[in-house]
Amino acid sequence: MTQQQQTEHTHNRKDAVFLKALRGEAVPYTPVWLMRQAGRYMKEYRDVRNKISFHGLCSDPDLVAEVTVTAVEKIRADAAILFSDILLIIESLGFGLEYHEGTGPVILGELKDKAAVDRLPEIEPNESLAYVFEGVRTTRQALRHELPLIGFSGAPFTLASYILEGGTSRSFLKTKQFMYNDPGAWHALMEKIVRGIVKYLNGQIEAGVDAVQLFDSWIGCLDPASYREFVQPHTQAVFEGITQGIPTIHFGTGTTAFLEDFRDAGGDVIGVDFRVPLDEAWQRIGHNKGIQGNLDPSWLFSSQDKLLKQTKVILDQAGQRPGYVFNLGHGVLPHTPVENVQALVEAVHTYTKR
Ligand code: 1CP
Repeated sequence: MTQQQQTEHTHNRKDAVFLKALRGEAVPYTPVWLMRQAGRYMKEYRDVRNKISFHGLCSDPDLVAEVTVTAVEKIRADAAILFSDILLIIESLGFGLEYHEGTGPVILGELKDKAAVDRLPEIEPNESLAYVFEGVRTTRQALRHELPLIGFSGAPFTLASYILEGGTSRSFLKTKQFMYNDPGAWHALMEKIVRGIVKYLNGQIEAGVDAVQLFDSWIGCLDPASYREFVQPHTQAVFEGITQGIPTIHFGTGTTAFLEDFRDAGGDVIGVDFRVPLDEAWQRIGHNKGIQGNLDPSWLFSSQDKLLKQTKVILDQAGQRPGYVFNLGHGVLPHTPVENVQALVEAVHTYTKR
């Protein structure tokens, strides 16, 4: 037996603490990973980015693997997340995508009505996103055998909002106008996106990811009734389409006003932001489901004393119940001191050791 086979023999990845937590099983300590754990706060990442554009990086399987593995090893998280971006799939619908330094992403193209939605091509990830699947395979090979790899996609609403706004937005007015004024066109757009997301996530699963997370980052801009009418059935269709047996995480921010509806849309584990106390959120979600979260990423800019004190508040709220994954309430911010991220991960492990 080679050493690699030996490790594969003794460590079944299915028994990884992170995957156990996603399945609601007992764990020896609370697993932790951080959204955007690979990114600009890390010197190794900035060094790679100095040599290649963000888009170029996402399209290069070897660099994707390098950035993914470096981040998880450097902060000693319990899972790696594929280095990629939720917006890449938008190109498959025929829109232009540009990343501008400082101002954020720009999506080029217009969508006026139902006829325009019908003219959009079907998303065929095997053709347009084959480089992501290759990135999964290369990363899986580069990653320590026992470390789980998370695949992901943007959720239908968040992706539709980027398309309709043409980028980042504060009011989401264009999205809401489209949704409220032309519901037929809205639902047709969502259905087309859903079909693409399902194929995209199942392709990532086939290529080797161990769990998937759906990011509905901007869903909190909606009122609860609009969430139920215009979004929930579509998100539900995504979860229903995902290959059985792979654990799923459903993350959103600003979901406090409709957390029960958000939960009902699907996901084995619900990711919550920092605007709701974790214990209160879990009560509402129900302890028969898992939860992930929810430290405000801004705490990482405090002294380690304050950071760890706030972390313990959240860990105490989770109370060693099964089905908990520690994470931030949203992604790691640029300029975050990396030594605080490392201290945070270590503290979660030590403090929760059973
Ligand atoms: O290097 C750079 O200048 C690019 C910055 C960057 C990075 C590091 C972007 C552009 N995307 C990413 C990586 C990324 N994006 C990951 C990598 C894996 C990891 O977590 O380590 C993931 C999971 C995402 C997902 C993503 N992209 C989301 C959902 C998560 C979230 O933070 O809510 C969203 C909303 C995006 C859009 C996006 N891509 C990039 C930026 C700067 C943005 C946000 C822009 C905005 O404010 O709308």
